[in-house]
This record gives sequence, C-alpha cells and structure tokens, in this order.
Amino acid sequence: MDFSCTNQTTLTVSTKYTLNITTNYLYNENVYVWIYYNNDGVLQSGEQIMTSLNILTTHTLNFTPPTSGVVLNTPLRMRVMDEYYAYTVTSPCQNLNYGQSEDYTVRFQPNIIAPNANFSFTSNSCSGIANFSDLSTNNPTSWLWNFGDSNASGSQNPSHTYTASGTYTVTLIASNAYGSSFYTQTVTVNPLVFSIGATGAFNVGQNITFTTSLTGGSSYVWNFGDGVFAGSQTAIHSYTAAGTYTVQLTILSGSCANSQTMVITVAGPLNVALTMKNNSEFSVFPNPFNESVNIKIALKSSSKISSGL
Ligand SMILES: [Ca+2]
Repeated sequence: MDFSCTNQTTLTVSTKYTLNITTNYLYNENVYVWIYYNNDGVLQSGEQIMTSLNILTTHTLNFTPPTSGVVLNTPLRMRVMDEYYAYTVTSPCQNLNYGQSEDYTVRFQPNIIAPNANFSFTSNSCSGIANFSDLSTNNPTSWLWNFGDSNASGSQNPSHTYTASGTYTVTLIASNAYGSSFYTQTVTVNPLVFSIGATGAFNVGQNITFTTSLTGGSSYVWNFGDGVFAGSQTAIHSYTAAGTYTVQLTILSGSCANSQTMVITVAGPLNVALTMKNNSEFSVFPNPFNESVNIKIALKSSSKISSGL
C-alpha cells in the first residue's frame, strides 16, 4: 500500500520520537521500518530504523533522526513491512508471505530550536545523595546545574550529596547553539551526617574520651575496635594493649542510620620520671592512677631511701 501521497509528516533531526505500529491481534508478527534518509535509492546502515520480532499487536520504537546523512526539507520514503513471525524479512524490496508493506512520506527539518529543559531525580534522605537525570529535549549541548546549596555542576546527569538538612531548589539550564531554557524542582533531604573525635592520653590504661558532633540521635553504638562497645553519646574507654584501633560510631536517628570510623593509635604505658631532691630519679609505671604501680629507683650515690607509700 502506498500512503506516501496522503500520509506525510515532518520531523526534526536529533529529536527523540516514538513510533508505534499495531499489527493484528491473532498472530505474533515481525515488523521492519526503513527510512531512505539520504534519498540515494540505496539502503545504507542506519536507514533501517526498526526490527521488531515476534510481537503481538504493539511494536514500539524510540528513535532519533541523525543530524548527518539526512536530506532535509525533502519528501523521503518510509517503508513499513510486517510479516508472520515465522518468516524473516531482510530487504524492503522482498516479497512477503503473509505480510504487508506500506509506504509513507517523512520530511526532516533542521534542529534550530532551543532546548526545553527538564529533569527527574531520585534522592536518599538519610545519606543526602541526589541523582539527577537530564530529560531536556531539542538536543541540548551543555548543562548547568545549580543544586541550591552553593554547589553547581556542568555534567548532563550529575549526582550531588547534601550535607545539611533542608529543602533545596535545584535549577537546570539546558543550552544549545539556538538558546537555552531552565527548569527547577525542589529536593528535600534530612541527612544523618556527623563527625567523631577522641581526646585524652593515647596510652595503655589511660582514659580516652570519644565524642560526636551529632546530638539528639535515638541510639549510639561505639565499637572501640578491641571487642568493647558502649551505648552513650559520649563514651570513655581505656585500652589494655598498645596498638592501632578502628573506632566506629553508629547513630540511629528516626529512620536513618549512619556510621563513622576513625583510626587511633594507642601507645604503651605512660612512664613518669621524677627527679628527687638528692639528684636520684625514679619512674612510675604503667599508670599512676591504677591500683598498683611499679617504682624503679636509680641511686646516683649510696644513701638511705625512705618511702612513704
Ligand atoms: Ca540511502
């Protein structure tokens, strides 16, 4: 069937279109579509735009006419062929067994239209991470994202991490040689972001105080890395052996949970050296605040020692 005189359409190059072809509802069909883009009477690769095999009723194609190799503003033939699924079609000039061939007319116009900006996004409120997907039409060539928190990106599909709770207005400006447009949406996040720290003497037997920047969490779990845990916002812990420990704090707040880790190095016992009046020395270890200590006395000259312990 030749519909090329009566069924004509005009499409814009480098613009996405969806082509739906409906075949009968009794049998699966194969559908093939060609567009004679460069109008030279010969099929080049890229001029067959659809091969839809063994489908019942609805054959769908998303396609974008290319910017090169297309004769513009000229009636071009689009040939649609369908065939019973058991028969393969390899050429638009082929005879069909049970199928049908139809011709239509397509004109292509150049894309001289500014983009129509649009985007979608997914976000994780707990982590503050938002992933943006460009949906702009009319062939943008550059993108400028403003995330609403003084950060920006020039990527087409950026990710961004918000570090503070809030509702942010995100703006995308999509541009090409013919102009630009913008689109905005708001992103709301409530990220559970915190830091941890430790103060004290990093020696065996000494109290180390562990703190976090986040208050108001519903639960806190400190893992000191030596098999000991604590469940308070601020925790005090002393290590019994020298070494390097990975300390982790997990905080639960609302429906969000997050963890932070830090590595600390704990040295051996503190030695305290004192100088006595008679110019002798003694040292006290491992920990003057433990229940028992060792006192080592080195005498520089023979003299009488008395201890008050
Ligand atoms: Ca051709």
